[in-house]
Amino acid sequence: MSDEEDIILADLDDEELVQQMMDDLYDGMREEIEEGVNILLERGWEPYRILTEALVGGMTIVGADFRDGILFVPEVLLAANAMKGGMAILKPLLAETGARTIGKMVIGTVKGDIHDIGKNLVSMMMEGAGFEVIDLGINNAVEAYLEAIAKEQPDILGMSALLTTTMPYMKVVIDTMKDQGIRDDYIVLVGGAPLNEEFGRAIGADAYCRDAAVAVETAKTFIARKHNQAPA
Ligand code: B12
Repeated sequence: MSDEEDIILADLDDEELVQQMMDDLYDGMREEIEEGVNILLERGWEPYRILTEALVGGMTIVGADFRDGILFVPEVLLAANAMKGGMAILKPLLAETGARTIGKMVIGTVKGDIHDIGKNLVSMMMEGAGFEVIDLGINNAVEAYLEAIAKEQPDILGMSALLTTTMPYMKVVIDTMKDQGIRDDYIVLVGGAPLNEEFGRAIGADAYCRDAAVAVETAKTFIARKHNQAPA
């Protein structure tokens, strides 16, 4: 059909391979993405570098073309599926770098929202950094969050939203926690492409994190602060 079939990924140099992986992600080619990830690992690339440069980099291009009406939902779903294939290989490797459990997080995408790639990435990176993560998946109503935090007693509650129509729901969750007098028992972190720091502050979250790496750093900072404040 196209020249694509003739390309041998292993013959490409690193830069060409990453470029090709971005194209393959765009075309939703899961097997090629998995192969590319494995080749980069064999070449000694750090899992985190593969994740950010090849996979997240590729998804950024998909996002721009989706926004501009060049790609549509079915194609984006295929790209997301390819990305998940790559992430599945990297997940155990990222987790390996973590030592003992340094804290516990409950995380989920809010009600009405089914985007989960960013949330999954945050989960993976948090696990990699040594946190225990309870992932509630997508489309979580306030009851689901409350039930999970009551049961799991995490240090951190994380909420994700990718739609401007679903992000206000985070405030519903935080306000309900306030009403029940449990808001300050948890560190609340929020994230997702349409959010910003101001929004995080306005809804009463402890912090907005622009990406998974910032989420890990922020979580560690808050956990350290919590431990310093804890009665001896
Ligand atoms: C992939 C995708 C989809 C896939 C989702 C597949 C999946 N399993 O997730 C599918 C095709 C299903 C989809 C559907 C829709 N989508 Co969509 N989608 C995207 C796209 C292209 C990429 C999102 C993504 O995965 N990014 C990659 C990840 C790694 O980035 P991230 O999610 O931002 O996460 C990072 C940070 O934000 C942060 N983070 C995220 N969550 C959290 C949580 C915590 C606690 C913390 C600390 C940090 C954090 O860390 C992450 C890692 O670094 C975006 C475009 C974009 N620019 O975001 C549109 C986008 C979000 N979608 C959009 C739309 C409109 C829709 C639909 C309504 C389309 C439709 N007409 O049906 C539906 C909505 C369905 C629903 N009810 O949720 C719009 C939203 C516009 C708006 N103003 O709200 C966007 C912005 C595209 C656009 N420009 O038009 N979509």
